[in-house]
Amino acid sequence: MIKDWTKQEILDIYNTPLLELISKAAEVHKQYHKIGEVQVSSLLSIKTGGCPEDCSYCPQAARYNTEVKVHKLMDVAEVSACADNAKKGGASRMCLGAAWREVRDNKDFDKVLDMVKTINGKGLEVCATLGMVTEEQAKKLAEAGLYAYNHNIDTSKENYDKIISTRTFDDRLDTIKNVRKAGLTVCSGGIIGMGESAEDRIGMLYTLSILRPQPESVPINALVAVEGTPMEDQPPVPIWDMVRMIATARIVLPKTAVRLSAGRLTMSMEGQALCFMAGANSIFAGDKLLTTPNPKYNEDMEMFKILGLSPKKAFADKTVEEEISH
Ligand code: SAM
Ligand code: DTB
Ligand code: SF4
Repeated sequence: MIKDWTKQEILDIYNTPLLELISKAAEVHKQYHKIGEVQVSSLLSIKTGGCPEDCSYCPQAARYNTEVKVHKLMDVAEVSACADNAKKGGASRMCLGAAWREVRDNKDFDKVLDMVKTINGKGLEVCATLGMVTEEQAKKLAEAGLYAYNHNIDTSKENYDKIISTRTFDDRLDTIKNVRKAGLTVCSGGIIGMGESAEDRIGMLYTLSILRPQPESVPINALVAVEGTPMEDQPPVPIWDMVRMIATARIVLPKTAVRLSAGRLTMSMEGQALCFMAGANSIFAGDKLLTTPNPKYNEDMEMFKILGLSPKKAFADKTVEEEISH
């Protein structure tokens, strides 16, 4: 049984002396996961920029003057070729991202369903992050073979309207519910480094921790401060905050894959090693996230060698029968 954590308990964990915190998180990690096994996802922006939302961290919002070039939805053949490359590179999961407020029932959605079928047919887990979805749309994605849906809550309920005004925290939770009802696995996390307080970080982890079932995957992103966005001048997140956040997530979400997500480019290998020790067991690999750079693939593989990490195989959490039916 997963414990029901209170906000105060989570705050106390977050404020534990750092080495004690890492050690406690590592113990939980050992209990529920294979040490050194890291799930590697590849990210692809299938529709870039021009988004009507006002998420103040995001370079893809149409209203901010950033260098992101708008690109309409990619063709299925192009996406298929990218999936082949990702597979060759050792990724077990491919995550498709679209700069949409929500999914609409139109030709573009049919195209995305085709992409999901095609990539799933190659033996890769497919994940998508397309904005808000209804239960029916989530079901269609599930039928096409989608493995997981990413929909971040980003910050605490209290801080949400300071970051985004074009939708509410409850809109996000509704989509997460729809995704669950469709039988998809849930990937939901957030961002640190947007000027939020420690209480906001804890509030975010609290909301994730009380979901039942808890999300299978929780990405912890360090803000990538992009010129032209309202967050352009935010100071970088101290690595110690990232380690604390990951360790706390590991303790309150014991079975979840905790993803050391955006922001790795400016982290040292030693810093990332501490994150892995503190329970991170998933990353995005590949030279690009959606629109911003990520560490070079070869450098990541060098890091894996040095730290003794190995990429997790696709569908490792599913039963054989389930895998065959895909
Ligand atoms: N439009 C869809 C949505 O918002 O759900 C999907 C794509 S959106 C880019 C996915 C997530 O990327 C956001 O929820 C946010 O957590 C993360 N993200 C976007 N810009 C970021 C940045 N500059 N730094 C860190 N994370 C970022
Ligand atoms: C998530 O939590 N982080 C990824 C993924 N889910 C879609 C996106 C990070 C985006 C960073 C900014 C960019 O490259 O545009
Ligand atoms: Fe649009 Fe998603 Fe960026 Fe918000 S985070 S502006 S919804 S692409």
